[in-house]
Amino acid sequence: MRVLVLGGDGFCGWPTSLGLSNAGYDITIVDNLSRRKIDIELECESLTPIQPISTRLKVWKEVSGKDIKFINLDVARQYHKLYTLIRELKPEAIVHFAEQRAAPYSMKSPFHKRYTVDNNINATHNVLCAIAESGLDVHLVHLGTMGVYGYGTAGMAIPEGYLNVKVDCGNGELKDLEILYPANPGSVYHLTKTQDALMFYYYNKNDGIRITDLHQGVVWGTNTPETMMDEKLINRFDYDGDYGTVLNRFLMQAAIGHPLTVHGTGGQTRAFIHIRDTVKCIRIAIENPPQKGDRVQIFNQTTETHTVRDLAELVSRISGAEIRYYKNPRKEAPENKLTVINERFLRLGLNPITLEKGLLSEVMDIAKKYKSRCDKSKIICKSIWTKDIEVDVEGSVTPINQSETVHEIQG
Ligand code: NAD
Ligand code: USQ
Repeated sequence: MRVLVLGGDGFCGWPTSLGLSNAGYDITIVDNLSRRKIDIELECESLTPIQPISTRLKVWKEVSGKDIKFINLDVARQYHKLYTLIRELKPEAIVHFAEQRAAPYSMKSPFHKRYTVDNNINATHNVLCAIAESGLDVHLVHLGTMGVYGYGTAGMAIPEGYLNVKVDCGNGELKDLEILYPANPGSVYHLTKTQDALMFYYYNKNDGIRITDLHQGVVWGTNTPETMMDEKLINRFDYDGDYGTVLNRFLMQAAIGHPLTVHGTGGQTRAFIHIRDTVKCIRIAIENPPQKGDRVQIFNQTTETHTVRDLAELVSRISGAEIRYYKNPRKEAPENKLTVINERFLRLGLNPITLEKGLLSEVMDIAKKYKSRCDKSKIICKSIWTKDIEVDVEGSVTPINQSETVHEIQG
């Protein structure tokens, strides 16, 4: 089966491409290497020494005997090249990772807000438009985010994309409706993902494109069985204040003896998934495509939820690291409850990797191995959501008085 992986040089895309290639899929990666250019802009590299894409592909061929093709193409800007590629390759599935994915990066300045919107929305629209134009029956698998829902509910678990509601027709009659779960983005990056969802709805309705949208939680971990086959295949590990995600950051901070950087009270509950489960979920999604005529299939791609505070306490318990509380650079609820339905992947055979399963120390070991590559000045999050928020580089060692700030998000 031919699969085109857009954004296949990135943190999720690279191990997914290797995992699918190893399983016998014929993989072509498209990437404009913009993430590597952002490393140069931010003057901060992956903690792990990632190799140039040509070396990655050469080593993969040596260790697996399998070819992965690579095309350097900007999905957001080079529409005709993308369209021609789809027409010629005739992929059965396209996996779309090719977006700017960091919320803090998307909030740094008007330039970064506009870049994120231009890149992400044009990329998604170009893919949809090219599939429709090609006349081919391609299954599009997109990486969305849990953040499209916001992180609070009226008290129920977040469903997989669609919500059953009753509407008052005005004459006392109540009608049942099924709607897309109301979007509630928390950053310009998350805003682009909510726009993607509307584009999927439209192109599915108008052109009959078969689409699976995976609403993924925060990814942790770094290696997969394939990226461990040779050190030159190693996956990226972002630790900086813009691209590093919370659990990997805490594990890396513990490994280098930096205090764990909890924002606010740490009462923010988020959904999590290990990178190995990301790879498994994408394969499951490809192997269980929607039928022609089906609406957009939405899966919550997440395996557990935790508060940031609980994660900090867990990492501190296993490592002895100090926990430090920083003024939150983001505009987000200081405390929230989050329960998520993830039955669809479980029903299709996913056996989740949870925090208990011992992979925390594996991540810390990787961080220890490459700690000489860490630039400590890049650790603190300096991207603020609005001008009235101050950057806090010192933090406080005592937990913020939670009773003053706790409130639950309503509806
Ligand atoms: P990443 O930045 O490591 O990878 C994205 C890749 O896409 C990069 O290699 C980049 O160069 C490429 N790219 C970006 N814009 C492009 C364009 N216009 N044309 C061609 N290539 C382009 O990000 P990631 O962590 O691998 O995330 C992949 C996807 O998964 C994103 O869409 C993200 O929103 C989603 N996601 C990630 C996480 C996470 O925790 N990492 C969680 C939920 C969802
Ligand atoms: N946080 C800290 N300390 C830190 C870093 C983060 O307390 O040092 C807090 C943040 O304030 C936030 C939470 O941890 O409340 C999560 O932050 P994050 O940077 O780990 O994740 P987020 O910005 O939500 O984005 C990541 C990915 C994004 C993906 C999203 C999934 O970068 O691509 O879409 O996770 S989700 O959060 O479920 O929407």
